[in-house]
Amino acid sequence: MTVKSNLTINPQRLWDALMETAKFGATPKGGIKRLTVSDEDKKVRDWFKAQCEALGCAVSVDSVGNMFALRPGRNNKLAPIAMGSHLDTQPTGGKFDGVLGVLGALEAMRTMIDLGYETNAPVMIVNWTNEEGSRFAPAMLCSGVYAGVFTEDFAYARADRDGITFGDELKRIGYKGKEPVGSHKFQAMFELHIEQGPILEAEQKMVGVVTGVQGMRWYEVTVNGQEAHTGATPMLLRKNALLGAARMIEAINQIGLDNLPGVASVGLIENRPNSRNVVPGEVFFTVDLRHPDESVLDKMEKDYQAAILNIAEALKLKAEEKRIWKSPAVKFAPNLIDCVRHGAEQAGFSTRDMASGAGHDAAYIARVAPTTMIFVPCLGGLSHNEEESTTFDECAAGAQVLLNAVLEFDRQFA
Ligand code: HGY
Ligand code: MN
Ligand code: MN
Repeated sequence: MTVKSNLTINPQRLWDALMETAKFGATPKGGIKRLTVSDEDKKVRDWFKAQCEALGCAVSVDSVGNMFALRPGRNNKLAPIAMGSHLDTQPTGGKFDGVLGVLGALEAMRTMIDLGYETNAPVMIVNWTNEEGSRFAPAMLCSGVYAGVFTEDFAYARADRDGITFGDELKRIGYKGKEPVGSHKFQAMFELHIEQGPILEAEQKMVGVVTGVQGMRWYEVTVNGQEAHTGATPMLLRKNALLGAARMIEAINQIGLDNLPGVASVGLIENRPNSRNVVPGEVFFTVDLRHPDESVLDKMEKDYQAAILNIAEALKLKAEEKRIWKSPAVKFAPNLIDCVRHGAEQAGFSTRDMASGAGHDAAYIARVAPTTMIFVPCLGGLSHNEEESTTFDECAAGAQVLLNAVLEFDRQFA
């Protein structure tokens, strides 16, 4: 039975909040660089805390920086219903990845308060620390600590490519909270997010009813050869680490093409000594393999490892590789998926069921609480790009469906 929800979010207020927070880490090309636990991240966290406290929410921070803004309900013996996502971005991120989910939740909260709507269960907004995993790998680090996938110490020890640790930076920006991580229990989490892919736009659907997240694995590869003079070293006597890396990257790309709809990518590479007249002696690069089916991912992993060794052998190089992250494919909670579907119907939006290609905090939270996601389109499916673009109406649609879904889920406690 679907009850018409007459609570309507304020689209302009949501849009203004998105544009205001886009200033924290704004880049000249119109994107955002707000790396986790950076000064820019501190600014947006301070802003978010102030906004939630102004609404009368109690804001707390746990030991890995996850932020929780709680609004009581009629029956506070019930565990809260959470709406969460992340405020950190990629180095060349856009204005909507992650932040739409946190600010969409803030708008839903504002709407309930404006209209004096009291929920049965308490409601909570969550900002998960370091979803991106760009500066400190792996991704979804602190929703992972919350879900028991990683320990606090593992998280604190993660170092960026300059050797700075996550724990030191978290302390430096003042967000290493007192609350033990995992102490904030909730009974469900809804995450609003842009799709970051082209399907909704191509099919002209407004809302993605997300059924789960594909499996993801990250690796680190170091290729060693021998530094030598580019002028005096004959081609056949070289041990060129960069040539080896180039062939490995081509082979990894082919593994993606051979296992569609899987994907295989190399995103970070360091070439040493990176001098124009030295044959490179060492190359470090990262590998990202993803597929909805774990058994295919196992095969992609074996194929990639074989390619690395065969290419190294052929070029008289040494290659070491290690898996640093494995996030298995996840299915979301059917009853929450239904709340999203009904929430979209209430608001009159077209929908389509889909799995997520990108990773999200919801993938880990689904291990400890019923969880699901809501997608809205982004222009050309582009994300992790400063040109990421989602329209005023699409942002509003996402926040409206988030509110409707939460209220539908809450009605069971009336
Ligand atoms: O890697 C991901 O899929 C996410 O954007 N962190
Ligand atoms: Mn994201
Ligand atoms: Mn992202």
